[in-house]
Amino acid sequence: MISSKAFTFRDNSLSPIWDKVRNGVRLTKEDGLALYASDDLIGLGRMANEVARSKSGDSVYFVLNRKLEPTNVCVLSCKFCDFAVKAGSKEAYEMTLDEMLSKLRPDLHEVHITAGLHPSWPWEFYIDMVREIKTQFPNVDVKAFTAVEIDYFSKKFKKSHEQVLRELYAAGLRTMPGGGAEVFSERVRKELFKQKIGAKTWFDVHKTAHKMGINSNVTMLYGHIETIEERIEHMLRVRECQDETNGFLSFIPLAFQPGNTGIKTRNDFTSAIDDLKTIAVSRLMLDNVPHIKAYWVMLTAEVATIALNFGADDMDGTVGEERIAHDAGAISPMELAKGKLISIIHEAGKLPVERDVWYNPIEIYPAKGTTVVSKMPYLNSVPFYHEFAPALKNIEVAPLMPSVLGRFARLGTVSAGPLSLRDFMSVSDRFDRLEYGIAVKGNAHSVLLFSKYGWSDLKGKRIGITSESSTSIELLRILLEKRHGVHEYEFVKLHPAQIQNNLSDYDAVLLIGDEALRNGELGGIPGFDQMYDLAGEWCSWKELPFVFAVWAIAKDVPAEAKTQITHSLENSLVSSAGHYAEIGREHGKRLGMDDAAVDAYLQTFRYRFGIDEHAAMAEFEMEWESLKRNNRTVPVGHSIAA
Ligand code: V47
Repeated sequence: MISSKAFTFRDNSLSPIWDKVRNGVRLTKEDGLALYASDDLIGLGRMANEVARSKSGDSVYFVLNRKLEPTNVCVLSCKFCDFAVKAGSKEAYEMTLDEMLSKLRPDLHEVHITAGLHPSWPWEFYIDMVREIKTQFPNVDVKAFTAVEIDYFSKKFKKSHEQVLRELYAAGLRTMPGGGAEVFSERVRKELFKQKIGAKTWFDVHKTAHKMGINSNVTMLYGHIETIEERIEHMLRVRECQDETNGFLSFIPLAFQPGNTGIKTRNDFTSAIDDLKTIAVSRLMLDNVPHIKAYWVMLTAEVATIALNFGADDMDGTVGEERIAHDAGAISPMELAKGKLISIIHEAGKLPVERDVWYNPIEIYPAKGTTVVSKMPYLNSVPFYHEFAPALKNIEVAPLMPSVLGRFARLGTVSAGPLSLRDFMSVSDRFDRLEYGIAVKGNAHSVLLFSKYGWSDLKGKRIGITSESSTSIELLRILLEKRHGVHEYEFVKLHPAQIQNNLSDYDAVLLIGDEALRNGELGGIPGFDQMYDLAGEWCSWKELPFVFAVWAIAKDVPAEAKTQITHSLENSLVSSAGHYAEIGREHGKRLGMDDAAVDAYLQTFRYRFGIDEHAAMAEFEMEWESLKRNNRTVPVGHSIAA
């Protein structure tokens, strides 16, 4: 559910569109055109901001990254591009691998590589580029090569798109940038970049990548000769592809920089009004794309700051050095320091979250005096957040997976949330427990072990485990060792991209939350004949519920904030009772669940704790302590290898 807020608009034509949005009804092309046609900029911003908040809370993401443009030599001559030159030109440059490596630092989390289509570089050079960066900077994820480059490699080196991507994947590539999309319009393509790939090839490449577990972004170059209708059609094509693959991480509207391109635009640069409208309309039209990026390089930092209240929830990153936009006259600086990004996000009244390429939070930087509350992004937690809106301005909400919440609770940067039981045990001296949480008596459907073997045959086997929750991992250990007498096994952490694709190497895999639910609803994972519901196993063994999460608030949170958080939780639980299908509808749809399935699923959980849950927590602690005495537990926050 996006929001129950009914807004009053200056432009009445926005009201029916907002009704659609908050009821989870998809916007049409006509709605998109009406949004652009409206002069009610503030109304647009409020709607888009509300949608962004429903997805990312108050978080605005950034990444410590570096742009690498290894060469500007390009076989194409696109009219809108001031960056590319021909081989032999006096502006031409070509970096060596050492030069590229010298531009990176170990604290970076992303290197974004795009280059001209070089006429003579060999295939091995591209593979070496990715492999060497990954070898020398293991923390740096390589986001490399647009669909245009992948298609060029495919033709030049006579390999299919899939083969090109497989070889790059083997070298370490895991994500792709969204460049080269321009505007998905044949009219514009013929006029501005007729030698470049069109929409069909662009989507073919991205779909192939998504199916292999390579996530990507998608851009839209606007503010040149395209019409508003073409912009909306572009968004609709992105939405359609995302319905099919769910592989896009973010949508990035790129404001055209006219430079010396000779392309006639109405003004030198797009207007701030157009930029903000485009961000807001993207957020509203692209209901299935998780993030909208305010790319400060092309928007300027000033406009990007405002865009954070118009639906954008990502600032890209530090960038370092950028040539494509700057060669075309961009007036932004080449680099933004991390401190500057953080202060821009604070200025926008949002919560800065440093991320990796998959939007996993690495660190959060709340403004002084802010209380950060975690939002569990799983369907089973929806009842807590349905009406969760503390009136205090300095309470901010961040969606965090259980294990990330645990880490931030230990660091002291997050002060409240439904802590995984195991994590709560490790901070119980600094946090007070509330009488709310997530417990179940019977099957939970969202903590599942998919196995090729029965329990007792798991001896000596390799078990892939989610890194999302420490409690589920400990529960699996307890069941293996204490219930089934299996003491030798190997736990291997699963990478998120692997979960969608590549599980065949494991004898069993532990999934939790939405990922477990999705695979369970599909009837299991092919090749894994057994599906064990760990909560169900615990309950039939102990005749007690299983407690996954416990709401807790740090002892140092001011009393007023504590009261507001508790009241807000209570309000949410009271108002969601009896309306589970409605409040979980949108989330359920993403998991392929209808109203009845969502209702039945949410009915399984106990959100208020009583004697049974207290006994269950004590029992889990006792079992865990006894495993600990045998020295077989995983220290919280450490990687796992049994
Ligand atoms: O595809 C070229 C655009 C793109 C100009 O995926 C221009 O995270 C404005 O794709 N004015 C490359 N834009 C940049 C890009 C990108 C940027 C940031 C983040 C990500 C991501 C991707 O730049 C090209 C083209 O559409 N471009 N010339 C110009 N004169």
